Amino acid sequence: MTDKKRGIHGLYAADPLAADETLWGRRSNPVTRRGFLTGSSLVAMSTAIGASIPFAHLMPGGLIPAALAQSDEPFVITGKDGLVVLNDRPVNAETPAHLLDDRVTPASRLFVRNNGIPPVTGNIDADAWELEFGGESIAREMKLTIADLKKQFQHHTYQLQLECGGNGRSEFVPPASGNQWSIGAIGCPEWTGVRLKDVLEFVGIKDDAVYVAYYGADAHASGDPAKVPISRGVPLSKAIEDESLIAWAMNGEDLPAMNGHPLRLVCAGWPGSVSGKWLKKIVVRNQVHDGPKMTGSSYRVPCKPVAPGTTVPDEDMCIIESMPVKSLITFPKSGIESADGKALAVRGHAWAGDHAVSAVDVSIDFGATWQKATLESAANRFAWQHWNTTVEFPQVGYFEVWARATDDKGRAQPMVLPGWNPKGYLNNACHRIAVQVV
Ligand SMILES: Nc1nc2c(c(=O)[nH]1)N[C@H]1C(S)=C(S)[C@@H](COP(=O)(O)O)O[C@H]1N2
Ligand SMILES: [Mo]
Repeated sequence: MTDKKRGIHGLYAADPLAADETLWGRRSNPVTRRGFLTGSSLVAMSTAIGASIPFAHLMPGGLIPAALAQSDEPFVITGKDGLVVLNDRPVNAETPAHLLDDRVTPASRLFVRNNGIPPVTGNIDADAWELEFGGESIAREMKLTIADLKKQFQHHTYQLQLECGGNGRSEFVPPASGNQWSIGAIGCPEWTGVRLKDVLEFVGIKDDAVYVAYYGADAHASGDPAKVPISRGVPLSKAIEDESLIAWAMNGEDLPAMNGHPLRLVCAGWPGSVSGKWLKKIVVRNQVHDGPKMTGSSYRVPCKPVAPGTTVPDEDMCIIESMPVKSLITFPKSGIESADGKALAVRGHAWAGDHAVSAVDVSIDFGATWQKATLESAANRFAWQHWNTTVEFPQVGYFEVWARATDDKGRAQPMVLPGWNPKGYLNNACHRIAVQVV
């Protein structure tokens, strides 16, 4: 528990010990979670924050102020700018919310999630890179080079969201093993490539085809050449969406090495793990694909809700499909000071997997009241939607801005953690930032 990292949006210290040790224990004036509920420790909490908390009476017991719950120290990796490295073997890095402010995510700010050891593709002749087609439901086994793909099929460019299924994992209690993503395993760059469906139509698939999966050129972390780190896929219906791409470019340039250069799949709106990087082979299957990280509890959640900490048998775990509705506040940066009496502009993005976002609401009083933000429509299906609004604070003190998106089925982000699951997937709790009005 003591090594559990607290994420940026970390709403609750569900484990008092964790809160004490990771947040308050370092401070000269430690406050216990239980103590948050009493008046005297509200004073202590205000002291730690450095301001009074005008809406303290609305603040849920046990809430760790966002001003203290975050950690976004920059760390440099080649080609990336300001990402926070969670793991360096293999490299996994996420983007702090305020660095995701661009409408189209720059390559330098797209998170990196590696399950194995990436291939070295910097100096290769990308046009000669071969993509192989196989699987029991492929009509003809064949290989196409990137040059063939570029020559034979129509090119398409879409802005597509990519979010790791484990984004937000750091908040779950009891904790789930894996990279402790806070909120930054999401991005929405523009991708260019050919439609997977056009290529599958050319190669030919059999009538019994139900699933389309990938193999990449990365090596298993053990170094065993017989093993692959990850091989996942999607049902045929998802594979043949117009926006499911075999892509060679991001924002008009070659893919960054860490994001799959020279070729990758992008099947947006589903866990990022279906979007295979360093794409070497596509298999068309007559059954649900059974490659590494498709089975067991990988990228699966309990088919029915379970109590936190439950051991769930594999047969009761269901494959994650569309990601849930979610939003980010990308401006201002959490922790800013705002002048008393001055309206504060707030903005960000919202997305909802296979669905559209229908509303974004913002609260400055810990969710007691909400105001509607202006919401733009998406550049295309599966692109995140931009929202913005202005908030006015009634007096000086410590405030939090919370954002809550609702999808076109009326499903809103929860203000508390959503259903616990053994691997810590799909945390779409509201994002929040700290603001000191002075
Ligand atoms: N070959 C390969 N493809 C992969 C992975 C991987 O480790 N190897 N990771 C997957 C996971 S879990 C995610 S979330 C996305 C991350 O894409 P990114 O690193 O470009 O952000 O790639 C997916 N594709
Ligand atoms: Mo992922």
